[in-house]
Amino acid sequence: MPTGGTIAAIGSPPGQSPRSIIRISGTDARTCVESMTDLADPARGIHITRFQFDSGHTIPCQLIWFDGPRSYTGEDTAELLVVGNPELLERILDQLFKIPGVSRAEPGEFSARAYLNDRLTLAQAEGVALRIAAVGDQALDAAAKLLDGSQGDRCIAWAEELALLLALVESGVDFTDQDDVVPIAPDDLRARLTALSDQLVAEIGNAAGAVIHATQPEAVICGMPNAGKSSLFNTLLGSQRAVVSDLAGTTRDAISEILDLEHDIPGAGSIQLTDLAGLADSAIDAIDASAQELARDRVKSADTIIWCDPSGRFNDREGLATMGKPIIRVRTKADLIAGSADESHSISVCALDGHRVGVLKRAIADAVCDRTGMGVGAFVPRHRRAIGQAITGIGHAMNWIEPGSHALDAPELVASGLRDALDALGELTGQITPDDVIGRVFATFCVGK
Ligand SMILES: Nc1nc2c(ncn2[C@@H]2O[C@H](COP(=O)(O)OP(=O)(O)O)[C@@H](O)[C@H]2O)c(=O)[nH]1
Ligand SMILES: [Mg+2]
Repeated sequence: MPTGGTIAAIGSPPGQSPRSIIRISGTDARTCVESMTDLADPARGIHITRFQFDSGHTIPCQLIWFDGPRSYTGEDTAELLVVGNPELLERILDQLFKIPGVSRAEPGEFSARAYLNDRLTLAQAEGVALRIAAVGDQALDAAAKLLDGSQGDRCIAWAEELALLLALVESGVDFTDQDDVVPIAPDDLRARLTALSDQLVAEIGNAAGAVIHATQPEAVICGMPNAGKSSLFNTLLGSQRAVVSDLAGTTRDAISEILDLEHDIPGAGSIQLTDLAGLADSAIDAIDASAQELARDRVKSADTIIWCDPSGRFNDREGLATMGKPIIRVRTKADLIAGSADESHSISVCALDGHRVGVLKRAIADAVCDRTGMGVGAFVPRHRRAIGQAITGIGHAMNWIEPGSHALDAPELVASGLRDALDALGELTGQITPDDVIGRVFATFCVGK
């Protein structure tokens, strides 16, 4: 991620709006302001001015000036508030980029600069990203924990406990020839590692399993023949994976693909998405009968059910609602609905043009990972991974602790597992901050933040 020069980007959501922000940060921010407005040497605060296009046209503009280092990025920063017309915004940016040294900000680059200039910790920067992407109170709580630093305190407490246990085990390693030296009894060590591991698992919840076993939660697409299931499957994946046809009974197998939700919904990870044969009261032939049987089995073993019905009636002949798992009701073929659809019990989606597919993806992300009562780790992928690795390391260590034994048989293997776990947590406590970690954090930001 380049960090020199001056960067500029639109800092508000895409599309038309009454007001949009263009953010400029860096040593040339002042030059930008002076060359495009009538302000000379702006003082900190809000200025009412006009933006002057090269063509001679001007538009009204409110400009907020921050002298570095008292700004978000720690650099000289200007925020231009102008009418939210995407074309005008791009013209303003084009004109800015003609100034030598000014370039388009990369995703997250403003926050990356804030981090590099010690204005934000890495965890706070993640808190900013999480708050931008937050869906619901749980995610907002998690973002607040990152921003106020309490999450960092918790990570440090876990790492300290691990470091202490590692030190105790290692001191035992140094005295292996002296039988009577037991720095920590194996059962005590086991109990403390179990307690620590339980806390880490609680932090990432279901995701713990995903990290350790590398299996994704599965969502299955089910419904009557011709409901538009395979079309929806293809649209969600963004590829023509399943055969679509208006002949009932076209899908004769369970087709699974990995659906990456992470791109649209930071923190959501990926899931296994499965397209099934349509469920009906009768079967067309023997192959269809066995395809339906397979589909019913897969519905039973799935984590989440995506139930498609173009009629919106959702007549539950298969007893889906009593299976005790999240169900997302999707009213397919929304383009064929006259008037506006009732969205209170279902999401109306058109697979042909992708209408409301983004809403459906969010619903899938919420359903597959019920994060109730979970911590930040459940929401921030980097934390989830690091905590998952720590749990794995502790698990390896515990494999070598024999219950009820007097001494550790293989203290160096216990120590090695604990060291792996500590290294993993070190990523979160800031002891280890390799450049690639920083790059990964800021790559999840949107441009202009
Ligand atoms: N108008 C419209 N037609 C659709 C839509 N989705 C699917 N179809 C059509 O409905 C028929 C059945 O689709 P398919 O995906 O094979 O349904 P499946 O049997 O449930 O897998 C095909 O002719 C599709 O082109 C949609 O959103 N709008
Ligand atoms: Mg199909």
